[in-house]
Amino acid sequence: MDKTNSELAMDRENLYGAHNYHPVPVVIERGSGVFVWDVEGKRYFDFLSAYSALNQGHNHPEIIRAFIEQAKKLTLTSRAFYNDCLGEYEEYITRYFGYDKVLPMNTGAEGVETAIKLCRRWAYEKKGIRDNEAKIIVCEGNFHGRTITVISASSDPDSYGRFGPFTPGFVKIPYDDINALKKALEDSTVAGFLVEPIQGEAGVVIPSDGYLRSAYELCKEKNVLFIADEIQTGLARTGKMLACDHEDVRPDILILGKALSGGMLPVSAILADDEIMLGIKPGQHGSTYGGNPLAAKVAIAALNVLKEERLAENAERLGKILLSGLKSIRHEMIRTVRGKGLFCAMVIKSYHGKDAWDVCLALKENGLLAKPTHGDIIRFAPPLIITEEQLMECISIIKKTIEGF
Ligand code: IF1
Repeated sequence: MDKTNSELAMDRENLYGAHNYHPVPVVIERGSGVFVWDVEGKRYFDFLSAYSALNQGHNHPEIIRAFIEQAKKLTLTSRAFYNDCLGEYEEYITRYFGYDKVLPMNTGAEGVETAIKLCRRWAYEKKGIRDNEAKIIVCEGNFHGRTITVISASSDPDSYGRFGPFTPGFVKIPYDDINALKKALEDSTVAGFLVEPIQGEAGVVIPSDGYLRSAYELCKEKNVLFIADEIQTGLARTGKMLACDHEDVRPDILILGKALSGGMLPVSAILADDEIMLGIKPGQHGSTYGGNPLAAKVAIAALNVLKEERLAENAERLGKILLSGLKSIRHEMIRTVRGKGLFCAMVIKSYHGKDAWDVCLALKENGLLAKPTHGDIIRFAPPLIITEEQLMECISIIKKTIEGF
């Protein structure tokens, strides 16, 4: 029998592309808002949102407009020269989040690398730690990206196994364990604490109420920088602009990525005040594409949409509906459900040999795309522009699908 266009596309990727992913078998051709269409023309709700890069939805008209307008004018200068967009963006984003300065990069992992460099530089020049001795505390179960230094901070053998030797200078402690943090902070060579306010890849692991606040205060007591990786939790996903806002924590270094471009191109940003940011001098850090005019205009538009469309409020309100909808599904397969804002997860118990992967395949058949993580957790994270009516339809798709097992 002839192969479908989807099958042909998957075969081709499999033949010519590295095998560093195991995608859900759907070949997407087009997207708009909360929807994507596959090459056969079937429509799906996107409940992954490219891991929260698409908080504003696919092809948001305002972001597309900014993109196209700027693309026609000027896309890249490198930082060897000034461009007429970067300053506007820098002013916009620093005021938006209330920091003295921003350092623009591209991917999330680069953002994390940059934060680590800023923290180490601050340790040597401001805190007075001896050169090459600064340590950064990280949490078990973290996901901060794929570069060698970032995986050196990982506790997941899939991420770091057989990629050594690793970058030294990380201390790993359990997540959501304030006593472990207190103990680790006794070491006077500790310069920073790098944390995801909610662990995304670990399966939407939400720490206890007050954890971030207490962690921040302990860091302050010890003159240690609190570094928040809000690449996935930030930009309205959890019901506030930043997940740290839930506990009134203002990170010393804030890392943003993903939805900062609303899915258009890789744009990350590191925000900090002068005392930290001015540690890096000309020639000591950068990136060819970082701060390019296209990214600058797109990021302004992407941030503007979050505010204009009150997407944090929407995530807060609809997140409650999604969570209670998921909780109302009764089935032996569901071990537990958790979430904050529109960042939810369902933990699946295998049932007659069927697991989270099979649930995702069945969801796909029923018109909703989600991806399992760690074999047993399904994340539900639709674009934040979803309407209540659409969300109700999605909850019923999820309910029907799980009840079909
Ligand atoms: C992949 C996971 C999510 C992140 C946080 C930094 C980065 C990420 C908190 C790095 C990236 C992505 C990467 C993506 C899958 C995805 C992911 F399952 F792998 F962990 F979202 F949950 N900090 N997360 O979540 O950003 O360099 O990729 O721009 O395929 O690896 P990046």
